[in-house]
Amino acid sequence: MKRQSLNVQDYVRGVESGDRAVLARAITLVESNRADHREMAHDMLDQLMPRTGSAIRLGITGVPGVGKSTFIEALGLHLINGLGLSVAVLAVDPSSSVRGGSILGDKTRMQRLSQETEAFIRPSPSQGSLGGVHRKTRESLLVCEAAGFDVVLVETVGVGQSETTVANMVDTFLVLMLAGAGDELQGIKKGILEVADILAINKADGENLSAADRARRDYKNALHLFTPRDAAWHPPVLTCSALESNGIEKVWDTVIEHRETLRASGAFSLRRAEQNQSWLWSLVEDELLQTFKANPDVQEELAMLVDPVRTGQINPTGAADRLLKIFFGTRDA
Ligand SMILES: Nc1nc2c(ncn2[C@@H]2O[C@H](COP(=O)(O)OP(=O)(O)OP(=O)(O)O)[C@@H](O)[C@H]2O)c(=O)[nH]1
Ligand SMILES: [Mg+2]
Repeated sequence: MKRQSLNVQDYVRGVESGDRAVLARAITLVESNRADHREMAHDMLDQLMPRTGSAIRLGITGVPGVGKSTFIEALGLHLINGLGLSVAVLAVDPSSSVRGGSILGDKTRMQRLSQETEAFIRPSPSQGSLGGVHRKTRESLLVCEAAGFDVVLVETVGVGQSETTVANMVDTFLVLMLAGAGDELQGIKKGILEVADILAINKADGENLSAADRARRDYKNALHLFTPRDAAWHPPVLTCSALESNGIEKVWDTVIEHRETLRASGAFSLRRAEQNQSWLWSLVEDELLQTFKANPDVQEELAMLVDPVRTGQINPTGAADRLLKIFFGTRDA
């Protein structure tokens, strides 16, 4: 059956009424790079904005295999069945652009959650992504919020710069860790700890239990070396088992505690204000870069410059200068 095309009003009304099919299509619209789609998405977001802002925005990161999807399934089920909340999950699948099919894998991993009527799971291929976050994840988050979800979870794989990007769009940033073999701290990434609000050592079950507890203490000590992101909040280190649904409630209670602490100190609204400001800048940067890369004269020159720059025959500084001159030259003409 051919899908009926929707206009901006259809999208807005569908999203506002919580229609899942329209919501899914609205996110596709937001992710699209087509000029007419971008314009429609812009109009739609403008109209949806007044309905955004009230969801609990939680970012979840961790290395591949740490158990993010399993954790989100366990947490999602707790939120829906235990607390009566509705949950949207935005998951960027890092491997899909390479292997072309693991989105399916993720759906089966969150199978029980995906069957809940109060859940909406949106895996996005990481094409067009910044180190594992889709360029439009923030916009998708707002669309989910406008659709009335109480909680929006954003999953990102803990590689590259994706963690800072996601930390910049959520209220609370949760980092899942593993009790590794050998030196617990060797895999620690400074960047990640600087933006973490809560750390949880996952897979604290079976034979791994005491190692997880040791790791918890080691991370706790390591965190003392960092200046906390907010003076009022020192990131706690917890343990949990996503597989056995153990410690998940405690993680959620800590999310709420973090939220309340930030609200009480005024840091919450400050964080959101700063996020809006950095969103503004990323939109401007994004638009500038797209226009630059789409410029035919720039493309032509770039094609000639790439090889000599790679082999060192042309200095990158000079090449960049040339491309920018061409770009601004064509725009002035
Ligand atoms: N023992 C144990 N295994 C777990 C736990 N959580 C996840 N796993 C297992 O670890 C493997 C990876 O889990 P995923 O949930 O797919 O991990 P992920 O972080 O989403 O992985 P990517 O999507 O590839 O980045 C699976 O085989 C899970 O069953 C846990 O708490 N305990
Ligand atoms: Mg996963």
